[in-house]
Amino acid sequence: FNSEDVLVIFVLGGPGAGKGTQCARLVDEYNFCHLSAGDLLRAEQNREGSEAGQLIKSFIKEGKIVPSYVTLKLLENAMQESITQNNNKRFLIDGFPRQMDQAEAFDRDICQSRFILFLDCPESTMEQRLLKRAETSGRADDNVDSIRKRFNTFVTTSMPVVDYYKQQNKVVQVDCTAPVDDVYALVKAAVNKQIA
Ligand code: UP5
Ligand code: MG
Repeated sequence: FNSEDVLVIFVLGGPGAGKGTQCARLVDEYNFCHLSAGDLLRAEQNREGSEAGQLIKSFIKEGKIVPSYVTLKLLENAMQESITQNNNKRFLIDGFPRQMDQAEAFDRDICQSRFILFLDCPESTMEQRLLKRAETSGRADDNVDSIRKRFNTFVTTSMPVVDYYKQQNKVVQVDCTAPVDDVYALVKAAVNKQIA
């Protein structure tokens, strides 16, 4: 994809920070195609005939990062579909890249992102949110054991990606401890400033 033609915003943050929630709000107001890497992986896991299904299942439960080629291919296909079917080239990519090799491969083979929206949230708040969501989400990784592993992976494997983009001055950090509407006001201001 051509970085001048395609707009990519990476939305990063810990498990339960509110990536999906804030992206949904942005989609309501702006014409973005929202692609959650986690949602794409969960859909692929349930797709009949998927070769990666079993692999994805075990990685998600363990809070580990699925081998990058799987996720990259899913994202690339979804981006292509949005462009050909809806002529929408403006993407919010949620929960990706979360490992250094994914960031390098995307920047090299797909396109350069415009900026990174980093949703910053204390672990205790994220934990409360996830445990509450666990009552209804049905997600295989919304349990105390998997949540702990997801937090661990976030700190050791995903924060280095945020730091890498910080060095490139591409990160806009938003504190997302406050209620959804208040966080959204900050998110919206950040997006307006960056894509003006
Ligand atoms: N909530 C949200 N904002 C709130 C606020 N301001 N105040 C109060 N409550 C708020 O929100 C979580 C919950 O909090 C919801 O109930 C919401 O109402 C409430 P949500 O918006 O869903 O947060 P989000 O950051 O999207 O949390 P999610 O659980 O989706 O984050 P993860 O990063 O853990 O999950 P993801 O789906 O991205 O990845 C899952 C797994 O897939 C990974 O662990 C990994 O195994 C795998 N994966 C890969 O292997 N590779 C990838 O590239 C991506 C994922
Ligand atoms: Mg999410």
